[in-house]
Amino acid sequence: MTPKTFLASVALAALMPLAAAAQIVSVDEEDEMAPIREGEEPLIRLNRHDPTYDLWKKMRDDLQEGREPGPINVQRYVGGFPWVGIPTFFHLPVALTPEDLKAGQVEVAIFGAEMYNGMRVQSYGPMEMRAPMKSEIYHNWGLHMPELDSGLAALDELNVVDYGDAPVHPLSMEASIPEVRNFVAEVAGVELEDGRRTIPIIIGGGHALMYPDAAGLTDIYGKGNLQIIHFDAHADQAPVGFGVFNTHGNPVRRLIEDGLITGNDVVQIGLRGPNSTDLSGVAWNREQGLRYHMQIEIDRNGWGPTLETILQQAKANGKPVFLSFDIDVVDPAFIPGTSTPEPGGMYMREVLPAIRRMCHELNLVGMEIVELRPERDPGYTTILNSKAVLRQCLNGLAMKKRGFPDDYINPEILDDDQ
Ligand SMILES: [Mn+2]
Repeated sequence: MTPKTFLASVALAALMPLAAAAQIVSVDEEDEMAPIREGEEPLIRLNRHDPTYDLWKKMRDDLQEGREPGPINVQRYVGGFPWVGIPTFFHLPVALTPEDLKAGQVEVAIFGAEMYNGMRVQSYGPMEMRAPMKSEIYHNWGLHMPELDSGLAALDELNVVDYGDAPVHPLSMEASIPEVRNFVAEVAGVELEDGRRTIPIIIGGGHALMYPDAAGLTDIYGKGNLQIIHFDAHADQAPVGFGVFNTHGNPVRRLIEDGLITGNDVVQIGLRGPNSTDLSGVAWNREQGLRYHMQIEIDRNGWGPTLETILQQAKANGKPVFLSFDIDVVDPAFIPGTSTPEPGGMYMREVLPAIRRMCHELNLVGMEIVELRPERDPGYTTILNSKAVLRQCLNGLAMKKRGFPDDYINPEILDDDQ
């Protein structure tokens, strides 16, 4: 480090507390932040004169310089093993701009968005999902092994990229929300030659993400024209608390109260535990017309029939589907690395076929996998199982592309008394 850059970094570090203090003390109207959309309330005051004000979201101006638009393969060799090469999601090629997505006819763009506030720390969830260690079976690259259930290698069937990370403010979740919403809309706004659009898959990050993720999709598909399948141990529709509107505990309520999503278009799966909701929350669900399958009801009726009901109702509904997968729906035996683990949850054996079928049989337009907190999990099963969820969705999308019939299982692997 040269003395000059050293001084610059010291100056930057020294500015950070000032920037934070400016948010609290400033009453200058010039510092008011614009609303996300016209007619909506501004979320927070920020000091626009701070020299670090927009570093976190300012795009490099040479992103496209010296190259044709399209995905960039950052690996040197045709194929390799997990411990070789540059880590991206599944060692996938990288894309940086919507022009790259369009030029590569990219069907799925996976990106990180690690929003956090006081109760959700920076967890390295997206970075750990890129890292091959301890979940290396998913990271052979160049030669992808087909899944047994479909007979397909999804990464050979689909154009999938690592789209980097959404812009996230290091100090203010409120400042991140409009940026993430715009980022999701930008990806979902890419129209492909066959008339479909790129599917964003967002890796979090706390569940506060659900608000900008779903809102960004409604910016493309229309307000009230999205259905949400929400896997979670918690209902995430708490009334606002401590004066904060945007938390990991209330995105469902915000989306409905803001008129972006209709209550009838939400189904919640796997709710349980004392932290989920109380009876007044259940009453709110009923008033809003939400459907919900608490874990206790799933246990009584069986997961098979419950899944069939969910799939049938989603098909009857017909609106594009956003799949919100909070990893704490899974039992902490399999996924301990999450912020609010609740014992008595779903098994991976139940989750994986459900995700595959939803991504195969429904009109999926977006997905999020949230509440990753792998540093709480020295055994790495959290990342292994979260990757398995992501893989099964890609598997389902590949089956959809091939036009496989609903509930398909590769006949070559079935005994069927033959
Ligand atoms: Mn949640």
